[in-house]
Amino acid sequence: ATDFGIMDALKKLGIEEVNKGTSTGSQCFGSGETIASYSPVDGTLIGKVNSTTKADYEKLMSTATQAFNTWRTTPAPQRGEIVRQFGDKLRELKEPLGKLVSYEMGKSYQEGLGEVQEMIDICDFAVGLSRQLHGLTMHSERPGHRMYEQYHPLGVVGIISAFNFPVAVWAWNTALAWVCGDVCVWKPSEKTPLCGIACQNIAAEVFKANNLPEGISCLINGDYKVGELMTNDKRVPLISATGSIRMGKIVAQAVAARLGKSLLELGGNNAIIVTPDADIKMTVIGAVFGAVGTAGQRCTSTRRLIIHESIYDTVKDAVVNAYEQLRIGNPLDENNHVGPLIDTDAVKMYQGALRKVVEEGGKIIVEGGVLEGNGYESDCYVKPAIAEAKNEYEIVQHETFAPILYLLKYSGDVQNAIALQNGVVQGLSSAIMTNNLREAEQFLSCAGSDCGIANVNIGTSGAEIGGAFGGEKETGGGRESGSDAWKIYMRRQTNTINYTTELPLAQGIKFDF
Ligand code: UN1
Repeated sequence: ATDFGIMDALKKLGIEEVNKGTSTGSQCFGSGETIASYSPVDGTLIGKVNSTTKADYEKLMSTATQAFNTWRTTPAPQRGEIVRQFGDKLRELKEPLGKLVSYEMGKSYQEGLGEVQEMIDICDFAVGLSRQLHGLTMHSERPGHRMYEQYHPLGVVGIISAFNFPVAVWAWNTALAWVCGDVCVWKPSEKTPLCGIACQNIAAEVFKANNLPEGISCLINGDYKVGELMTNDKRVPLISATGSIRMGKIVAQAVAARLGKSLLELGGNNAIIVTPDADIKMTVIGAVFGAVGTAGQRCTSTRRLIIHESIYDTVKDAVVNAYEQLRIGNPLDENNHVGPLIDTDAVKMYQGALRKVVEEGGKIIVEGGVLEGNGYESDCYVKPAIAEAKNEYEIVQHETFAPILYLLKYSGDVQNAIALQNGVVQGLSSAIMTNNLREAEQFLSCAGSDCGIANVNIGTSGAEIGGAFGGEKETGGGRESGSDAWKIYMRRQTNTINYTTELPLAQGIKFDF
């Protein structure tokens, strides 16, 4: 079989010890038991990494806390310069890293490259930001006084990321946290540990070349138990976690119990509303990419299409027609649109969801199924499916990380569609397809979409890094990436300075003695 340049990519990323097919390549970032990484693309064992033990963690935390002392006193624009160099390294390694993402996670090579591009973009953003960590100044109510606020580095930031964006989500956090003067400890998903190692190698090289101490970028490996070391650790003032709502609730409670801060980016149940004034061609592109891109494994994937009854059949036929043309197969082969799911557990959840929607009264209009035979040996390839369903079905309320799209019908006013769109526990991304200004503005108004992301005439997935990324309700409320998301990575301090020889009290209080 062609290896699509995988071996070469691994070599360029410093993951060389890989003995394809049979045995292990092992990278020691810990001394615990090994985690094997199998590619969902072809079932091959790509490599093994050691998980982090409690003792490893303690050692790493002392390196990190020490490194913080150096890093926080490095001027922010100089920290930005390091991030600039990191971004340049990513430009150099975009292709091999994009390939590893594609091979270890299963998304298309184009999307793997897109993910690395998001990393590069956030680095550029962070470089500019390193000269713009602004606070406000205020007028004091007392004569001869000055007030202002400033943002100081926070400390050790813990990052827990998911398999579906194995590199970009780390970069959104880490590039900002670094310019903010923080050091980072990253626990990537145990399903994509080699992506973690590749990124850590790149970062470590940049820090080393600049004579900066180890510990500004740290990597820990393992399952939720390793994550718990951080969530329960008082030395970690901020935990940024991306993953399921179930995981987020556990993390949030652990961090809240010690009054730490958490930034949560959890599940979505994203819908596109298609009104009678929608451009059907654009709708189909947005909906199909949103539903089947990354095999439906983005937190922004389109799960529901809420279509007005007057155009329901037209939209349905157009989408079904597009599904018939989808090519499923090796994501490194650029002729394919849809790659595998992450593992066979995900396949089981996909099958369970399809069974459930039928049980609840839904009608499958594009059949799903697991693919077998030549090219599908990993047992992770599934057919994107479409079901006509109702919003209140339990399965429709639930985020299934797979390419299953639910069609829902609405009648009457756009407000009815908005009510359906909002009628789920998640609140990440949403979209409306319409050329009707009134409908679009209603959707964006305070009585409109309740999501963190609301788009007009584009789909639910594929957000740019410049905006704040995250959502409301059970999506967790956190915001990462652009806009002023950086503020959570710093501690704010209000300063009042008296340059007189008197000491007047605020609120005019008299206190004479
Ligand atoms: C995620 O799935 O966790 O908007 C992140 C998007 C991507 C990021 C998704 N930029 O689809």
